Amino acid sequence: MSIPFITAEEAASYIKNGDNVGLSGFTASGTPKVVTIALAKRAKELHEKGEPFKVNLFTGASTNDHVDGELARADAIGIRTPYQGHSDSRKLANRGGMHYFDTHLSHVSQDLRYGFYGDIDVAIIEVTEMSPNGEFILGAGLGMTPTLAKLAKKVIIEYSSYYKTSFRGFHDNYVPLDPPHRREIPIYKPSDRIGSTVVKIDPAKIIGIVPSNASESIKPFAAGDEVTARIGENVCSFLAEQLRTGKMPKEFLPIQSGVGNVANAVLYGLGENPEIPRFEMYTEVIQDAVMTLMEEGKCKFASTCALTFSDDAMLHFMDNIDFFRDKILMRPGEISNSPEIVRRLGLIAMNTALEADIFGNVNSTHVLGSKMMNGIGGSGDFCRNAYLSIFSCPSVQKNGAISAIVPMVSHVDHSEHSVKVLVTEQGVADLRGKDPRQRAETIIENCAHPAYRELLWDYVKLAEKNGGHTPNNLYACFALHQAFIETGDMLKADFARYGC
Ligand code: 0RQ
Repeated sequence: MSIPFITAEEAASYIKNGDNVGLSGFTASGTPKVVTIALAKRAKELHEKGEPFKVNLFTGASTNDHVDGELARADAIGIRTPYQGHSDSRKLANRGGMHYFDTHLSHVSQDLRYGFYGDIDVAIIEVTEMSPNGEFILGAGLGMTPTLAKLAKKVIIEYSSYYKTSFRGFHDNYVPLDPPHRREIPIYKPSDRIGSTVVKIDPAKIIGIVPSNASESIKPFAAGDEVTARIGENVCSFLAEQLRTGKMPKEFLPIQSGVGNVANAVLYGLGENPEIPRFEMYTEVIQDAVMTLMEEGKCKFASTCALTFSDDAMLHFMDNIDFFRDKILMRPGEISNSPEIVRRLGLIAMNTALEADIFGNVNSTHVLGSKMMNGIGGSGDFCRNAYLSIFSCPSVQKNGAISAIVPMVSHVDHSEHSVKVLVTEQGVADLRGKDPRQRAETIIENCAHPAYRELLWDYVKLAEKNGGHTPNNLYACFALHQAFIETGDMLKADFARYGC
């Protein structure tokens, strides 16, 4: 059966209002890049004629401007899950213009297979190589592609000619059986290969092939500042101390690292610290820093869901692809983030907080309890199940007007039961084995910015009057947030209002 080449506009014309659309990829990497732009254009044209047009969008993780940006600006998204990070889709979610539900990345493929969200009407899948019998080599990110390839009623292929070198052999496509037939996922070390290098798609359900030569359009990270560098140093000194004191096996453990400026600084810090041995990664994304660490010999191997390299770094990767062939494996998100594997391998999980409270609860997603930033991403998959779960962030934001350490987080993503270590540029709070009062003391003294310590102690003193296991005052616990809303400065919080 021969599959026709079609234009992006033709492909988009097959997608109907209200369709559930699944996209390949994870972050910008491996995500479709041309059909979604045509889809946004179609939505705008239909809206101008007064016709409704929105699709429900299921992706591996965040995407890029060609998906979330274009479709959000066209007001063409009905339901959106599991993660977004684009300023335009963030705005759309925060004004209630799309139904965004923020969920664990490892859950979505199986939730789709369980039928929780209905059928996948159309999947748009970026590939880099294809054969007439329906075998495809994916690109720089997997996400949910193996599941989408099985479930989708119709498939549109975006055939990318951007990659000048073959990605064959970098992928490990695997779909677990669903309950009650699920068995263990047989990964016992980060480099274990368990699946197929190709994804099979029934040619009968492929609508057509759309050529593309677009890059991932990922910008390099801004150079780290003094604060992020200090956070990196603090994490690394802490890990070195764990090794010295035998709290971590001397062979060290695989690393998971989230995305963002802080995560990048931590990785560079690991590279520079001579006490940290050469390590492996079992993670969901690898960024530019990991490629450098591999070339320096510090990172031996990385299992990931995507190569989230900036465009320049991707060119460097392609020029040197043979060096990386035995050092990188890309897996679907439900395997890269599998709680079972995270627990078995004993990962050191390092993710980022927007704010943490004095008892160790972490908010990674909501500014002032209401405004969605990005989403939980994989942080919950890793945090709950890791050998050691570390959250880091700068102690203050917006020139000191916001303290990242607050009496009570305004939204909970990761609870005190799972968060083991908090790190800011001020220092490290090791929460293991500590009761709530001890946690409050170590977090205020080691992680809060000095300008906020007295205020946080004022809260503890006020809350102590109520007694209880976890000292809290439900009237005053959001006084810092309230002060920011009223005056633009958390430092103006005044516990005297509450009788302190
Ligand atoms: O605002 O952009 O206006 O300057 O938040 O903050 O310090 O630059 O940190 O880029 O590392 O992102 C948690 C958002 C951190 C990210 C988060 C404001 C701050 C700044 C960004 P500006 P930084 P980063 C991987 C796994 C999701 C969970 C996760 C994230 C902007 O890491 O989305 O780790 N994580 N998932 O000023 C108000 C506060 C604030 C605040 C920071 N308390 N109140 N604004 N900001 N703290 C993802 C995947 O799974 C793919």
